[in-house]
Amino acid sequence: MKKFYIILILLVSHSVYAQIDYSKLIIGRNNGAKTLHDGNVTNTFGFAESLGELIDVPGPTIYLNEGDSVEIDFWNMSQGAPHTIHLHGLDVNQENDGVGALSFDVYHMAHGFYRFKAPHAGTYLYHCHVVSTIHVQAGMYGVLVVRPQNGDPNQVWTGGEAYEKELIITSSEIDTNWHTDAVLDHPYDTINPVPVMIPDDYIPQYFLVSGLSDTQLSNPANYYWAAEDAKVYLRQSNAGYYGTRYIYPSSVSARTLSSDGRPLPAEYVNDTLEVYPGERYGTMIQLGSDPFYTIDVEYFDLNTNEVKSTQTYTIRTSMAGLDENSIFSSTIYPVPSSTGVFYSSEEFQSEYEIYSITGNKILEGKNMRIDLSDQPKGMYIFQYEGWTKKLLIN
Ligand SMILES: [Cu+2]
Repeated sequence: MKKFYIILILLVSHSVYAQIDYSKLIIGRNNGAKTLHDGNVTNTFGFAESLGELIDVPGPTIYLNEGDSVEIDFWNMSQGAPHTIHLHGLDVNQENDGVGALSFDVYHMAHGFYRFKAPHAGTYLYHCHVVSTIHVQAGMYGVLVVRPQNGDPNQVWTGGEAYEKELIITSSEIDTNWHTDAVLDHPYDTINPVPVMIPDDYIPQYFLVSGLSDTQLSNPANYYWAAEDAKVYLRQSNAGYYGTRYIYPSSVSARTLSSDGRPLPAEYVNDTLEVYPGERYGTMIQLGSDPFYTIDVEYFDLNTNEVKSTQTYTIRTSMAGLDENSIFSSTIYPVPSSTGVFYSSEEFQSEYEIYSITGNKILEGKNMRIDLSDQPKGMYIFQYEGWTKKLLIN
């Protein structure tokens, strides 16, 4: 009889594990230090994909393929309160949904395993569900993208529209008064839960687009790049507590195709789109040959509808020959330079050319010392015998 049970258990456990198509490690930590646009640094909680990686806000984007059996191994390396990973908008069962009260919390140095079948292709959020008002504000959130069944990274869903490039955009805010030790190091007790103090007011000072704001977004090093005439799919989500309103240039003919991971019954064609907390929308835009396209994101108070901030992010279309993937790969240093002087480890056989970001030629030459010290701060394009590099003066 004993033998029979053992064999049965082996069979059952084997069938569960054999089904896992994709396993993903996510690490949770409480020791984040996020640099904001004005140089201030604020304490954060967050997620990372490896032990060597510092946490950032938002956390790493998780990519899954529709239909895959997925296992997320959540390793909580933080001190203090437990954490979970709640899969926001995904149709997973209660046991794997990351709502601790209904399943399990993951304590210091423990692993929590979330197993589920990736639902239909779309854009989702994941976040901690322990005192989520505080832990989400602290930074424990990220985007989860489910690709079509075939894993195609350039298709909205199985059999759906194709695109050339996708941009993952998460809006959120930071109220630094929520990031003090007094709020973040809240008490917890597994046997006798202690009420947690949640601040009365939420008055954010920083309004983030994918973790950046203000001068960080206007810094050319943080532009989003896409080819001229590219069709671009914006995967927008709101991980903050304010409403957001996206304002697209009319020239890109914005069409919203999906909402909360579901195709819309009809495309929503409009130059503005409101995204409320927790919502996700997929919007297709068509770029042309302009060098820049900017999208404004307004943040409005949900109680008063008052717009508290407008952030602008910039899509820079690449000039012929500029491959964004080669940006930091070649032999000119330092990039960026604080003095405007760059050096090359290569002896140039023919002349190189340097262009401003708007396409004006600044200089040409063969010198291994490249002196742009008389030029304003910003980004420049270096071109030489078919390879291209961005030079940044900051
Ligand atoms: Cu948490």
